[in-house]
Amino acid sequence: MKPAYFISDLHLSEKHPELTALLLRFLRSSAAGQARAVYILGDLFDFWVGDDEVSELNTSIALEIRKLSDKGVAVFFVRGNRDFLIGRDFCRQAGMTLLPDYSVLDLFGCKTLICHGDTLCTDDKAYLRFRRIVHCRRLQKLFLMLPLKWRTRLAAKIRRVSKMEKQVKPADIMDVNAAFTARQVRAFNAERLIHGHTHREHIHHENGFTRIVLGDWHNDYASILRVDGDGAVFVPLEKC
Ligand code: LP5
Ligand code: MN
Repeated sequence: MKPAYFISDLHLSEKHPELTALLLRFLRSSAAGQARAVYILGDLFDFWVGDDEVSELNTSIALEIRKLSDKGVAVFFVRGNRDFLIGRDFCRQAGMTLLPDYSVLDLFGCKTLICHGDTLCTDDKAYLRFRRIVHCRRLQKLFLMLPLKWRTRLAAKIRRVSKMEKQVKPADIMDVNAAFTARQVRAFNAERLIHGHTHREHIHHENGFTRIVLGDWHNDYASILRVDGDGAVFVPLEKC
């Protein structure tokens, strides 16, 4: 049976062409081309201010993902905290299926819960407050009506505040809350969880389930998880 691949937290931007190059290598690899599915679990982009922002980066990424889906590989996308405004237009352009915040997949007989991971960090109260506000559909509609320049400026401002706040937040509140996470896994009746966001790449065996944390992509490192009938393993890009 063909494997499925999971990636997240690439944070693509014009400032880091090396990350775009890594993604293109993966999307064009024989591993991706022969996969049953590729799941992108959020934060594909550094930030996203609306599907109407046409840039060389956004267009080329959509085109490359579409090339993969045109080969018959199902590509799925879960929104992250940076790119929660990615909408149906961009997904259509990229040939990706947009998934809700939480989904349960049957992967080779293992019920697997997938999500971006930000909603599992329930000790980060300031973030959850912020999330509730920016996930308000009405506010999003108003935001999307603003000129692109203003939206980009506001997003850059939020990124600056976020970076500053992260420097003073204790590291443990920026990780998943173990009890809440275990409850979510049980609520979805899953045996395994795959998420990103915290950038702490690892395969944990804890509380009666497997929790796989995808890493962020940086310099020449791409965090790629392969799941097949033998289980889940991180694979180097060179082996893809
Ligand atoms: O992303 P990362 O890893 O740096 O930090 C996250 C949390 N931060 C965020 C913010 C994103 O980085 C930026 C999102 C840009 C979106 C652009 C579109 C805006 C659309 C608005 C639509 C209505 O998610 C960070 C977490 C961290 O993960 C770890 O989990 O801690 O959370 C924060 O830092 C949130 C702060 O605690 C609260 C932020 C308040 C922002 C106030 C902005 C004020 C702007 C005023 C402008 C006039
Ligand atoms: Mn994130």
